[in-house]
Amino acid sequence: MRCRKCGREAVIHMRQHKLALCEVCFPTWVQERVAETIRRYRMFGLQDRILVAVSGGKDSLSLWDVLLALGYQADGLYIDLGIGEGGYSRLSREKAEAFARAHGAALWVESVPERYGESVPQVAMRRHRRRKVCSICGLIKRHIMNRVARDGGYDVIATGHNLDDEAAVLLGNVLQWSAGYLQRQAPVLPADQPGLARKVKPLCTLYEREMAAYALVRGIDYIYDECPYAVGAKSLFYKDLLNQLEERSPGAKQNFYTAFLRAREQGEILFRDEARTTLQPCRQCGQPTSAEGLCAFCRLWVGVEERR
Ligand code: Q46
Ligand code: ZN
Repeated sequence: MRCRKCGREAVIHMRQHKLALCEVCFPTWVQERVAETIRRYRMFGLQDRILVAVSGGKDSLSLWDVLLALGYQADGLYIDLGIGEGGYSRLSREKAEAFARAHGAALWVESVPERYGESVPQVAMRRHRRRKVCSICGLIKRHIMNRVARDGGYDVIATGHNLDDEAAVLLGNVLQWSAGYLQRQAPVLPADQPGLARKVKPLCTLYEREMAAYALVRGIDYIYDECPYAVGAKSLFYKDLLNQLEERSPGAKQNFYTAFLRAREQGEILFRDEARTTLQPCRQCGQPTSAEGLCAFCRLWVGVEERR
């Protein structure tokens, strides 16, 4: 197959776009598509300071690469969760650090075990048993991202969620008719509380397969393994279902997600105005919380210090 733009041999055929591109035209196409998403959803401008949450995986490292190539001021944040005897966290940290070195980019590294005395699986085990690891992990990551964004003076946090991630979350939310989650699922989450950073997902119009191809073509070295706690996750099952749909009808996945965003924008889906809970700063860390006194994050660590 030949590249539609220049006629060289194509490295990828995207059936949903009826488009085949070569190794030179494809990365440029991805970068233009991301630039278009950033403009379309008014995510940030060239004067803004962006903190990219990097996990060492293909999506977040590729996002960082695209933002740097587009001339944005983008620093990375790697959060070491202390996961995996097989070295998942160690390996993914090495990938993030190697990328930063190779691109002369700044990388913040925050280690949960070093700073708080326990790894994410340890704190989850102590508090809730293993099945809660991912929700505790999410809470910890959100807290650290907000703290680093606030202390480092960043305007926005960018995450590497791709279209497959967003479509899988959407499918989960629709299957449950989780109105609250549907309402909040968007490419941009505004900083609507003091102390919370604005969050954006510039890869939300690109397929996972396209991001894997981008990483490959750009020579980005990333960690192939999934986090061991992702195994058996419902989101992976939903991704699989959507891929089966995509197989039969190319573009179905993209249509499912973008039609949702469009319908909401055009007022075809209406959500009740949420009664906004007033948040107050946590007594210990200062991040907004609905709890009296300590926020959920700070409560996780109560007693750990003394035991150490
Ligand atoms: S890193 Fe954390 Fe994920 Fe691993 S423990 Fe679960 S939430 S699966 S994105
Ligand atoms: Zn707190």
